[in-house]
Amino acid sequence: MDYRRIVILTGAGVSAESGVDTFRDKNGLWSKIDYRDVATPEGFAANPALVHDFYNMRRRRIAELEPNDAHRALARLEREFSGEVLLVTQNIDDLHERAGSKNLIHMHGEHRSALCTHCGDRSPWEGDMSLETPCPACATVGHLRPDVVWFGEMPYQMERIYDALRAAGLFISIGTSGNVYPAAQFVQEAGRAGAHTIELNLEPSDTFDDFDEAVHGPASRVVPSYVDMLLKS
Ligand code: BJW
Repeated sequence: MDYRRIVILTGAGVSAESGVDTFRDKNGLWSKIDYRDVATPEGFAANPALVHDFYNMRRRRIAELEPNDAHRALARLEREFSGEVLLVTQNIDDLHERAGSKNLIHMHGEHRSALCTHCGDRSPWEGDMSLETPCPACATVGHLRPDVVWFGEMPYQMERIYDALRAAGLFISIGTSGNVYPAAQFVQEAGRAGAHTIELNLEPSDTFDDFDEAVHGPASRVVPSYVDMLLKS
C-alpha cells in the first residue's frame, strides 16, 4: 500500500472536545435551531440579522477555545511524515491552524472570513458582522456575509480535493457523521482510486460500511494513537 500521500477529512467531532458544538449529536446545533434558518442562502435572505447573530455568537465562542490533542496530533503528522499530508476540514473553526497544520483546506469556509456578495471579495474577519458593516474591499453596505458554505452552495477547492483523493494511498475520516455531501462521498472516491480508508469517530458514522477499517472512540484519544502508529510504521 502506497502511503506516501495521505488525505484526512475532519468534521465537527474533532473539535467537540475543545468545546465547539457539533451539528447532529443529541445536543448539537441542529437540535436547537432549524438549519434552514441559519445555514441556507434562503434563510439569510429571509432574516439576515438572525444569521449574523448565529455566526457572531459562534465566532465569539470559538475565540475562547483551544485546540485539543487530536488537532495537535494531525499537525505533528504533517510535520513528521515523510510523504504528503493534506487536511480537508468541514469545520469553520481555526483550531487546526492554531495547532500548527499548514496544508489545510476549509471546504465549508471559515468563521474568521467575510464574503461580499457585491464584489466577491473574501477578507479576513475579526469581531461581529451586521447588515450595517461595510465591505472592506468595495465599501458597499448591506452585502457582507459570513464566508461559510451553506446548503445548496458549492464547497471550496473541490477540484484540488478530488485530485488529492484520487492520488491518495490513505484516506482518514475523523469526527464526521457522513451526513453531508459532497464530503460524505470522499471515502468512496478515495477507495475507488485504490486508497486504504479508515474512519476514526466516536461511533459508526452513516458511511461506516464504506470504510476498510474503523476505530471508534473520542478523537483526543484515537487520533494521537493512530498518528503514533503511522509515524512508527
Ligand atoms: C466525535 C466526538 C469526539 C462527536 N470524537 N467524534 C440528497 C442527496 C445527496 C446530497 C444532497 C441531497 N439533498 C441535498 C444535497 C446536498 C447537500 C447535502 O448534503 N444535504 C444532506 C443533508 C443530504 N449538500 C450541499 O448542499 C453542499 N453543496 C453541494 O452539494 O454542492 C453541490 C456539489 C455537487 C457536486 C460536487 C460538489 C458540490 C454544501 C453543504 C454545506 C454544509 N454546510 C454546513 C454549515 C457550514 C457553516 C457552519 O459551520 O455553520 O457545514 S452544515 C454542517 O454539516 C457543517 C458541517 O461542516 C457539516 C458536516 O457536519 P459534521 O462535521 O459531520 O458534524 P455532525 O454533527 O453531523 O457529526 C459529528 C460527528 O462527530 C458525529 O458522527 C459524532 O459521533 C462525532 N463525534 N464527538 C470523535 N469527541
